[in-house]
Amino acid sequence: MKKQGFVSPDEIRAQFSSAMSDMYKTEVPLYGTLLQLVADINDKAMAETPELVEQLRWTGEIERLSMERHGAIRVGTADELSTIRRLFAVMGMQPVGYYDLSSAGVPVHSTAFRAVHEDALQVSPFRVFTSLLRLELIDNLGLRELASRILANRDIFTARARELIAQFEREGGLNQQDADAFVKEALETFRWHTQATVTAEEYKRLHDQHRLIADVVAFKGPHINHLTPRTLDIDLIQASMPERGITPKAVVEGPPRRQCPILLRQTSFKALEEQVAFVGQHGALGSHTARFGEIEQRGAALTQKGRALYDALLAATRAELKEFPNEGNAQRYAQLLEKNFYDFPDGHDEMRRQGLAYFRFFVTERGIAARSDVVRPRDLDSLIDAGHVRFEPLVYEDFLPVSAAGIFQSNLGDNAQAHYGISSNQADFHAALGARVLDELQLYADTQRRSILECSATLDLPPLV
Ligand code: OOG
Ligand code: NI
Repeated sequence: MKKQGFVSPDEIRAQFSSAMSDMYKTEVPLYGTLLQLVADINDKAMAETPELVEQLRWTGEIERLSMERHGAIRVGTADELSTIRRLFAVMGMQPVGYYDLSSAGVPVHSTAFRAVHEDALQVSPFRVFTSLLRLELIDNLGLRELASRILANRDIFTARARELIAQFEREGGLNQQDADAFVKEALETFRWHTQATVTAEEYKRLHDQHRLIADVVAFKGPHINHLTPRTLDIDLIQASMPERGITPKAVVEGPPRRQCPILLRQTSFKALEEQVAFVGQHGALGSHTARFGEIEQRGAALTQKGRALYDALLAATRAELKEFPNEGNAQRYAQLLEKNFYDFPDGHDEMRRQGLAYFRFFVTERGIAARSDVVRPRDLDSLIDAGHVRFEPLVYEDFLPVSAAGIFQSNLGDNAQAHYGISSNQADFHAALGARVLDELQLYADTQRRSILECSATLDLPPLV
C-alpha cells in the first residue's frame, strides 16, 4: 500500500473526513445531536433485525457504517473548481457524474468527488457534492460584474495547500508529515467565516437575486454547508428529529421505503440562521442562512434500465401530486410514491433477473467445498441456484438530481425558485473542471465484473463473465 514512504490517498481521505467531522461538530453543535440520533437508531435497527446485520457483514458495510459521510460545497469560479479537483485528487477522489440543477431553479451545476474503486470506498466512502455557480445565469449585468469582481479577488486555498498539491502531483504522493500538514491546510478552505467580504448593501443585492449567489460570493471561502451520516432507518430518523429539538425538512427525498432499498433516500434539518459581520460594520450585526445537517440511507445501485424505471415512477408521482412536495401534502406524497413504486420489483433476486441493479458476488462455503466435484454448476445462475455463490446489491455511491434540488430548495426557502432559459451545459462544466467527469454506471459495472471474476478464480472456473 505504501510506496516510497507515501501515505495512501485513501488514508489521507479518511483522516480528512474525520477532521472535517470534528470541525463541523464544533461549528454546528446541532450536527453532533444529529450524529447521536443516527447512532442510536442504527443500533436499534441492528438489534431488531439480525438479517440486516448479516447482510452488512457480508458486504463489509458494518465496518464503514459509522464513517459513511458526505458533505457539500459551492464554488464560484472555474479556477476554484479545477483547483478543488486537484486538491481532492490528493485524497484519491475523482469527479463522478454531472448534475444539472438549473432545471430545478438553482443556478449551479455539480459533480461528486469520491473514491472509485470498491477497495478504496471500503477504506473511506467520504464524498463531496461540489457545485459551481453559473454566473451566466444572472441576468442583471451589473450584479454579474460585481460578483465576478469579488470572486476574482479571493483565494480560497492557503499558500501551503497549493504547495502541497503541487508537490503531490510532482512526486506522486505525500509522506505522513506532509499528509498531516495537507489535511490541516485543506481544512481551511472549508471553514466557516463569520466575517463577510462584502458590505451589507452588496450582500442584499446578491441575496435578492438568489440566496445561493450571496452564499457563494459573500464569503472568503466555500464553507462546508452540511455533512451527512448514514442511517439504516431514515423514516424513524425523520419522525424522531423533533424529539431532539431538530426541525426536519417536509419530505424524505428519493424512492419510498422498501424491503430492498434502492439508490438514495435523504432528509435534512433546516439551515440555521447565523450571525455574520459585513464589511464596514462593527460586530456581527447581519445574518446568513446556509448550513444544515443531512441524513442519508443508501440502497442498491441501479443499472441504466433500473434508473430509467426509477425516473419514470418518480416523475409519475410528482405529476400526480401536481405541486412541489411540502408540509401540507407530505403524507399524500408518501402514499403516491409507494403506490407508483409497486411497479419496481422489491426483491434482490427479481432485480437481478430483470437487470435492474448491480450486485457483488461471493463464493459460499458450499461453493468452496464443491470445488473438486466432477459434476458441479458452471454458470453464474446455476451457481447461485445451487448456493455456491451468493450476491448482495452494490451500494449506490452517488447522488440524485431531483433529490439534490429538493435539499437545496428546503434550505434556500421556496422564494428562491427561479426559471432559467439556458439549461444543462456539461461541456462548460468539463472546461471549468479541467477534466471530464467519470460515468458512474461504468464504475458499478466494473466493480460487478471484478467480483464475478474473483468468484471464477476462487472456484477454479473459467471467467464467468
Ligand atoms: C448541495 C445539495 C445537494 C445532496 O446530498 O443531494 C446534496 C448543496 O446544498 O450545496 O448535498
Ligand atoms: Ni447532501
